[in-house]
This record gives sequence, structure tokens and C-alpha cells, in this order.
Amino acid sequence: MSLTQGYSIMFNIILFGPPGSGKGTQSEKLIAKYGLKHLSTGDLLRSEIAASTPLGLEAKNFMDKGQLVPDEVVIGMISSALEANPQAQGFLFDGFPRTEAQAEALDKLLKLNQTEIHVVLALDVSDEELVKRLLNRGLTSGRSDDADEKVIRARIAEYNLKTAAVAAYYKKFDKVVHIKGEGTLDEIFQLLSNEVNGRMAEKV
Ligand code: B4P
Repeated sequence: MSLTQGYSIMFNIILFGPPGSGKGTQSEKLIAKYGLKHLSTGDLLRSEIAASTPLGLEAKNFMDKGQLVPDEVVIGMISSALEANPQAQGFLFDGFPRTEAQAEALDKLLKLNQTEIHVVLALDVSDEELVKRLLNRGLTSGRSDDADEKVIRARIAEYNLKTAAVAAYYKKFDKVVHIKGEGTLDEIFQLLSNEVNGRMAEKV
């Protein structure tokens, strides 16, 4: 693969936060503004489930219980997605990495292509607001993991147990910026855009 063609202008973002913090929602706006390739492991897994592939059937068992899908499955998916997009100007990683092992694997994959993560935007939202948003989405999304408060709380617990460590990992490299994830969509998008603009300007 050759991601290196776009290296000089490449900008890679991780949009980070607990389930329901607005990652998917804000990703749509960020990719439209900055022309990045959106890679959402949640979306990729749901496509596999919809197509009833063996990978999807395995993943569904974990997702329905609010648990993370095994690292090797999602790392393989991201590796293939990177290879499939050699012309990308940069990537927006949404919902990935979710464990320290995934973060280390992503760093290695990007390094192989002479690029790196430039900023980790971490959305902060209270647990009660997360539960409220996801139950609300569950009314229309048809997602089994949004339908039951017990599963939603299991997802939040899984985040605290395994995923919060990813922010600590990137803090060592001074890449994490915390953003208040409560407010209107436009207010939050403005805060995110200000950070991206600042980091992009530093890079030039
Ligand atoms: P994901 O698909 O990543 O989804 P998510 O965390 O549930 O939601 P997201 O954060 O994107 O939702 P948003 O707030 O935008 O993961 C699903 C599952 O897949 C995981 O539990 C896991 O099992 C598996 N998985 C995925 N990636 C994995 C990985 N790397 N490793 C292992 N397993 C993995 O939206 C939530 C709701 O809030 C929406 O209805 C939205 O409209 C609303 N909302 C957003 N912003 C708002 C605001 N400012 N105010 C009010 N409401 C708002």
C-alpha cells in the first residue's frame, strides 16, 4: 500500500469518547469539512452483521452484550481499510482504537506508511446523558445494543475498564485534547474545528 503519496498533507484524527458521546454524529461533520476518510469500526462491524458474514456473526455475539469485539478482528478490519484507501488525504478514526493493544497496532500501521496520529479529540459527556441519548436513539435505530439500559450500562463499564486507557496512552505523546461534548451539535463542532484548525496550522 502507499499512503505515503499524500504524506506531506496527510492529517489523521482519532475521535474518542464513551458510547453515545457524539463520535458518529460529529464525524459526519468533520469529514465533510476536512475531506478525511471516515473509518468507523462500529459501522464496519454493522455492515458485516448485515451481510451475515462469519466475522459479522462472531462480532454480533459481543456487541449484543455490550462487550468489545476481540482486538484481532477490529485490527484486521482497520488494516484492510487503510490498504483500500491509498489516496486518502487523512483518516478520521471513529470508535477505534478502543484498547491499548489497538492503539499500539494503529501506531505501527501508520508508521509503516510514514504517517501518524496528529490529534486525539476526546468528547466528555456524563454517564446519565449517555444513557439518555442511547435509549433515545434505540427508539428508532433498530440497534439491539441501544434497546436495553443494562446493555448500555455494560458498554459504559467496558469503556471505563478498557477504553479510557487509550487516552492515557496518547497523553504520553501530548496528543489528547478534551472537548465538552454536551451542548448543541454546532457548538461542539465549533470546538472540535477550532482544535483541528490549530493543530493543522502547527503542522504546516
Ligand atoms: P460504535 O458504533 O462505535 O458506537 P457508539 O459508541 O455506540 O456510538 P457513537 O459515540 O458513535 O454515537 P453518537 O454519540 O454519535 O460502537 C458500537 C459497538 O461496536 C461497541 O459497543 C462494540 O461492541 C463494537 N465496537 C466498535 N468499535 C470497536 C473496537 N474498536 N473494538 C472493539 N469493539 C468495537 O450517537 C448517540 C446518540 O446521541 C445519537 O442518537 C445522536 O443523535 C445523539 N447525540 C449526539 N450528539 C448529541 C448532542 N450534542 N446532544 C444530544 N444528543 C446527541
